[in-house]
Amino acid sequence: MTLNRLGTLADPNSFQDPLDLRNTPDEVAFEMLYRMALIRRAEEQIAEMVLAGEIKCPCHFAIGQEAPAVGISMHLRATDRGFGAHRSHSHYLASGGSVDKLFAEVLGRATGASHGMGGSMHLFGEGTAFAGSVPIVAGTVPLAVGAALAAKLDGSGDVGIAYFGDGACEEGIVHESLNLAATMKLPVIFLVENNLYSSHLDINLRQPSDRVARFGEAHGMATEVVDGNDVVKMASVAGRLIERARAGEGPGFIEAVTYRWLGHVGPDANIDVGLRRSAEEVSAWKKRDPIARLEAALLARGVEQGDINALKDNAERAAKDARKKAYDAPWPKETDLLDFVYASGGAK
Ligand SMILES: Cc1ncc(C[n+]2csc(CCOP(=O)(O)OP(=O)(O)O)c2C)c(N)n1
Repeated sequence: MTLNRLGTLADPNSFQDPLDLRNTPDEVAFEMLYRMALIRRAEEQIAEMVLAGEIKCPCHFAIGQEAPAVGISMHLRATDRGFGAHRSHSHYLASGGSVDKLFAEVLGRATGASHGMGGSMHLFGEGTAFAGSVPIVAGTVPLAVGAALAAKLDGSGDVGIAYFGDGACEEGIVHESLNLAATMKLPVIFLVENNLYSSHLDINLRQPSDRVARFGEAHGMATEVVDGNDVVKMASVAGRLIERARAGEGPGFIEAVTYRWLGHVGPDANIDVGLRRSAEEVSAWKKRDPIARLEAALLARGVEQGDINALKDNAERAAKDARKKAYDAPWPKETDLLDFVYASGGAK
């Protein structure tokens, strides 16, 4: 049997054109550009801080793969529940998580998103659709299914979102979760960011096909494969599947094909670590830059370069200000270690 493969979608030399903005008003395109620029500028600053030895926790960067998180976030509301894994600065920021609290968190400060107790891999976007990051690979998937079951029982119309990677698809819990979600028609979106690598290993050396959408299809759910570096297509596919899910028509599975410019963990590009990730491959993927392609489309539509630059400068300023505030923020007290272990209050 021959399995479907991604084909040109996995080829960095394809899909480099400006995005199609015909159905996207300027203000929506600007919002998407701002959110992607904020993720990139924030991660660039965090990468500098890692290199300077200021940040002690492991940081996994999503530079190059900003579009899936931003596309889907355009359709989320604060009561939805998204769960990201180890590489989740993008999901947190795209959902509207505070950039100040992100910087405080990676520096271990009391004002951080998780009171400085979690670091880069344990973020919580209070008041946003980002319910938390869980760095146990595939751990996000059953949590999002559970949140979706709760939303269904409550009749809230909210959705659960599981962000996970192609590597996570190799964990059994993903398949149990897909089965349960499909059988119970739960309002959950499975968003796989297929960046073609798990740590340092190429998907072609790990799976019989590089196309992980086959798992969604096998469970009979609405499944889409999309250029994950095209924020407009991402938003459109996500919008369609989220609408169905909210209307009680069951789960959706999105395979967003993308690529991380940096290595598995830390600011190094991981060239020649593992198999096949070469300098040529990384530089080819940079031509498929999700930010540059949106910018090119805006320019083609007649938007001024100055307006785009101003927006990107604002994103950079927000990241730099956050960094500065985080340096000045207080450390947690020792007693805080026990304060956030148990939840109080509980269900009404
Ligand atoms: C259950 C479990 N096994 C292994 C690890 C170690 N680990 C952390 S990230 C990672 C690779 C995950 O790859 P993928 O899901 O494709 O996400 P990506 O890093 O590409 O974003 C592994 C094996 C872990 N955190 N949890």
